[in-house]
Amino acid sequence: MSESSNGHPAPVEATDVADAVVVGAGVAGLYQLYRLRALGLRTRVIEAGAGVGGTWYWNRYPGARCDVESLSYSYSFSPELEQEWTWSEKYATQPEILRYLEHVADRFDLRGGITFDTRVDSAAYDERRRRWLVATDTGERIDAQFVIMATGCLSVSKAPEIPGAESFRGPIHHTGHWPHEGVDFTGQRLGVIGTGSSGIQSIPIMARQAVDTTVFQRTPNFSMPAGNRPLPAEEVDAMKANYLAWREGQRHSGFGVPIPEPTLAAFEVSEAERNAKYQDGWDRGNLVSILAAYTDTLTDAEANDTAAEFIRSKIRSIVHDPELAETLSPRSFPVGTKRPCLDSGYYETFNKPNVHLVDLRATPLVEITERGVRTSEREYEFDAIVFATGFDAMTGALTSVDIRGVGGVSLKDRWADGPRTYLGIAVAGFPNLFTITGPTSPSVFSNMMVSIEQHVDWVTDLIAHLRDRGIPAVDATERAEQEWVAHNIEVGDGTLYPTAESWYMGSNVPGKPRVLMAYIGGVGVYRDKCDEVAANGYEGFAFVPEPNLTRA
Ligand code: N01
Repeated sequence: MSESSNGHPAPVEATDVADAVVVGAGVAGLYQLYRLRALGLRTRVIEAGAGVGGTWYWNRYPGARCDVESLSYSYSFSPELEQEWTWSEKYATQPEILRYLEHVADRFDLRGGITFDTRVDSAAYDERRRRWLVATDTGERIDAQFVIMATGCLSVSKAPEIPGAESFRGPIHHTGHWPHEGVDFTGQRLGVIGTGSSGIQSIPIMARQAVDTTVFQRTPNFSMPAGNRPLPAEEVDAMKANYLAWREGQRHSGFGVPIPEPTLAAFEVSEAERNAKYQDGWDRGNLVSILAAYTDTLTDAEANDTAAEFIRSKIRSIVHDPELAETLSPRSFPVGTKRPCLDSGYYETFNKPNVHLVDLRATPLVEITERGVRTSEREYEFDAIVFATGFDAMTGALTSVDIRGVGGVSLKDRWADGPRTYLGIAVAGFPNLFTITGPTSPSVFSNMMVSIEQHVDWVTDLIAHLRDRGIPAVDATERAEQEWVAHNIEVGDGTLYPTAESWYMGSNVPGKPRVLMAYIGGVGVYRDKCDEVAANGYEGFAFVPEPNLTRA
């Protein structure tokens, strides 16, 4: 068996030796491989799918697009890549984003470093050797100094918590792992459960195919028109000429998208002025303009309700039946505190005579039957069912791998009361394990591209720091972790986010601890904090000395 990089023999069970194992070949895994290779590290990327792309590999449901404008949702690390790739629409479709990521994999010759169709089952830290043993479902046992979880925030899908799915005689598809060959609902009676981003994007398209569509809604969501359109060449060229400044703006913004910072509180202006501003945001067709219209939209319930009511008035103006419009109108949470949506004709779809809405608050789901779906009121018959029921977000992909740190402690147990990390990147007691866009970092409260690049760059710099100094391992201190977790909660408590039952709070998965799982302090503020930690010699981390393997 070969030697590990610290010169000591790998354990007998190891089938390979690497400097780093990266789990996942999505946006984060691809860039992490690129950066570690450039450092000269022998890196193995392990990917469960048959191709690259992560989220964009799995989420192939009709209408899947990114809610961040395509000109902002791309890597910034290569000016050549920026110039040679041309986006075709304001909001890129899933196939176009996947083509982009495949292009990146080919252009930077990354595929050879990736093992596809393979899942990481476990990773165990050997304190004595300061190294990890990573086990896969294909029987590999990789001895590695570093493990980097690039597993995504929304990659473990969840089904509705009702029995009977196996008894349904037709197909059931989950938006989060859609058949690659596509699905045609033409002539079928379709039932859709779930009205989050995936449901709201896909329902208008599926309802155009199906002969009859029934949507089961537990919580209505706020959605705004995407205003998608082809990108004219002049707009693309202007961005290509200005990318450098634009990227800098992204990195120092609140959500990873440069927009004018609000200066006024909602009630500092008249109702007419407010509504004109909301109308402007509505017309712009993006997630941020309305939410960032005023300084207190996400911190003050009354201010927030002015924006919420503006959107509800739009729903009433689009949906012809007032009772239906009211059922589609969110009233149980402040706008923005559950992920808002962008749509192309979502509310309009409910004006069609062959599209029906079932309010699960009035008549809850009971079971899936052989013929369809049963609520407390009646049974609905379908030819096909779609679960648009979301994900075990933020922590699901991390705790589903059996990760064991110092003393054999499992990450899942460590996080039994909610995720605890330092900066969302490291976990005390799990040396050399890094989580890209991990819980308590801005992650899902940002343009993921921006946050992913920042984390990958930061982790790569830390690894370079260790290797330059011959330090075998680094571990977040308990104290730094505790302070960061407290800071995350404190910042969150200053906002309306904790008032909602959302996947941001873990509320969508029964039994999951209810904590705000991402950092809402802002992408720029967070970046400064990470940079400060690095500049202060990685303050809050303890450097683990070389092992003495001659000791018994
Ligand atoms: O999932 P969701 P998603 N019985 O969790 C309902 C990103 N994304 O896949 O709200 C009945 O938002 C659930 O009801 P409730 C984006 O960050 C991005 O749509 O929990 N209903 C909800 O309506 C997004 O937020 C993009 O009461 C049940 C729905 O299912 C995230 O992924 C596109 C239920 C789930 O909504 C997740 O979006 C798509 C049950 N037992 C996704 N369980 C873009 O950028 C769940 N529901 C465009």
